[in-house]
Amino acid sequence: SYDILKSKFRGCLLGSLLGDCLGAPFEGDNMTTGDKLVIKNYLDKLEEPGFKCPFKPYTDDTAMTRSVAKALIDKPEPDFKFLAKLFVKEYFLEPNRGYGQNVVSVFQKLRQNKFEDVFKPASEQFNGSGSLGNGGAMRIAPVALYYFDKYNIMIDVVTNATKITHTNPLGVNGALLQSIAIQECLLEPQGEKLNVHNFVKKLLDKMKVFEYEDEDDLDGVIEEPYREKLLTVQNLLLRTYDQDELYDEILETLGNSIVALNSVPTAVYCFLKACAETPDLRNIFRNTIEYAIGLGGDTDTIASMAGAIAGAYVGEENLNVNLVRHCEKHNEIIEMADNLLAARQEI
Ligand code: 8NA
Ligand code: MG
Ligand code: MG
Ligand code: MG
Repeated sequence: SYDILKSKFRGCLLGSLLGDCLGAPFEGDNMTTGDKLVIKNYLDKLEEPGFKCPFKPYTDDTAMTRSVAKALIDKPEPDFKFLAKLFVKEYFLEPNRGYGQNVVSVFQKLRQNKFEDVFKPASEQFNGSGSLGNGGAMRIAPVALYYFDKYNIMIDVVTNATKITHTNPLGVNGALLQSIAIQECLLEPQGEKLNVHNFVKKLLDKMKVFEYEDEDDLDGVIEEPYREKLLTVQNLLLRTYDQDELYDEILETLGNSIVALNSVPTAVYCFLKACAETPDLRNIFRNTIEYAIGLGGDTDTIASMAGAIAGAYVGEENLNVNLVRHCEKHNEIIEMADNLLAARQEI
């Protein structure tokens, strides 16, 4: 129904904001067992009703997500030139949000070429191989929401929205995996315990198409890096570990870096681990971002992606209001989620 969708749209975009704002202070850190306790205490403190502190600023992840949402709200048909212009305008207004270096040089080229071909600058990066960073995936949530019941269009729009900055198949497929995970969560009923193994199976099935199409080398070996990561997710969910051992295993197999392949499956895993451990929707959201931040590395982006997935599953009412209140522009994000839902009624 409309009310459930509204809650899930808000939960998803707020989840993305919270992961970014709350994860950003730890970006690039290597975490010890002690640090994980620090993160738990930090989140507990922020959840206290009366606790006061300066707001937690968002970074490039949210800046770009906001542009993606705005493009969908303002233009009835997908308009990638308009989206590229929004990215560039936003970057030059606030360049200090922690953008990746490749992205900055793509923005400079786009502006120099007056947006003549919005996919060309990105395709020329890294000697023509294109960026495989997680910057496409980190901003894709609004597309997954807007087209959640139009799968083929979603895939097409995700691909093109990503290619404005990230043309490497690993960058694009990371955005596709993230959007598919969000879309699945939107379709999932809220009340029932998530079957995490069925969830991974659905992702495995859907990713097959993209990785197979990308296979163009002649060694006869079909490389399916995202599907391999998802099989690892499946194994990690089945095995019981000592906490420290598990942590090392996650970092070794899934990763925590700015590379999409080493962060999008990690975000999916954080969400599924939280779901496997408890049916309590409030704990699922909180634990998802706590796990993501606790891994260290690209904490803002992994927590943002994991938060978007978890938020789309649990809905706004299962995000702690005090965590929300500490994040920059949370009211604008709620309004954006509502406008996105309203805009899609017209397509
Ligand atoms: P991006 O496209 O600039 O990629 C990020 C970096 O990944 C690049 O600057 C390169 O160093 C490297 N890279 C990407 N593709 C290739 C390639 N084909 N060959 C060699 N190196 C490559 O940025 P993005 O939009 O993907 O963003 C990724 C992350 O950067 C996000 O976490 C975002 O928040 C930002 N960021 C990361 C850090 C950090 O150190 N963890 C700090 C600030 C900002
Ligand atoms: Mg960031
Ligand atoms: Mg091969
Ligand atoms: Mg980041």
